[in-house]
Amino acid sequence: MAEGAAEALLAEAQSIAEHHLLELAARLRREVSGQLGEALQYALGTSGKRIRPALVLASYRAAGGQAAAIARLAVAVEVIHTYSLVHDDLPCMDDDARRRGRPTTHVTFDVATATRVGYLLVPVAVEVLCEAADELRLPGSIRQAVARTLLAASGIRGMVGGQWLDLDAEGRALEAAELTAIHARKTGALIEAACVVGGLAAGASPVLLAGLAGFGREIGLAFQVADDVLDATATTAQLGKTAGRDASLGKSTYVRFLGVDRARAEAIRLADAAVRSLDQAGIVDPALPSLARYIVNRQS
Ligand code: GRG
Repeated sequence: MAEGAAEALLAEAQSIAEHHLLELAARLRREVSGQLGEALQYALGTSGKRIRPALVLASYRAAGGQAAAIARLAVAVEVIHTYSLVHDDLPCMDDDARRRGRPTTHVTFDVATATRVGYLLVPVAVEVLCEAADELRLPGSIRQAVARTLLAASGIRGMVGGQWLDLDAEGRALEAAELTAIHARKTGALIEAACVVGGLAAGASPVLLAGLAGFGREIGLAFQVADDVLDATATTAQLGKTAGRDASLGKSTYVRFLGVDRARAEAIRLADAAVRSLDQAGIVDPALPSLARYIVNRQS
């Protein structure tokens, strides 16, 4: 598929996410007043790349799904991602002042408010997931598998566990295998889950699900390797967040291990492995390979 395929999919995911997240923010604003309501609107009202929603859409369609209601499931994944960014930027975590081209939520409001916004978004994501399951008329066993996949990827065996290990490792040199294990959980798990829930919602067979999971696993790591390269090579203006943050926090990164050129090559190797996983499962839809290329070639 042409390079433009990923761009078209991302544009669709951006428009879906922005529409639904604004609607969600307006709904929450009616229930949450004052500064917390404003901060919720601020956190939900940004414009990210929307890679995870795009992966949900592409995986769903690659597995034969056709319903427009998949948009809401894609949004549930993006709400989890949004909470993780708000908390990741807090002083007790990566302590960053910029995100998506503007001050982080705790800088614009305060730490207590940003902490509450993050916590509040977790059950909101689960509610959106339930609404998506209703709209898609998913059978009970599939609903359960979708919820379990997303929540397990967000929890101690996934994103939270990876973040925990990453924070613990600050200032300490890691072995390469340890770094990969951390990133597979911290960043990779949610990306893999985005692919798997898309497949589950389409009623994918175990073979297709394994292909999508393998794709998500490899592309999740490729995403992080590319992120490390960008952190070391791009500017704050390009990234919309503080460039060079990994080095200033003394983090072990793929760039530290491999240098920029070999880290770039590693991201491409992982993207190729991701596409092979699709091939092995007989998934011929070209949108996912196009997204894989975008993930490793992106400039922000
Ligand atoms: C309780 C220990 C504990 C953790 C809470 C905060 C958290 C859970 C986890 C952090 C997960 C995280 C933010 C990982 C980084 C992943 C990453 C590189 C995100 C950037 O994603 P992009 O580039 O961002 O897709 P946009 O802005 O485009 O959406």
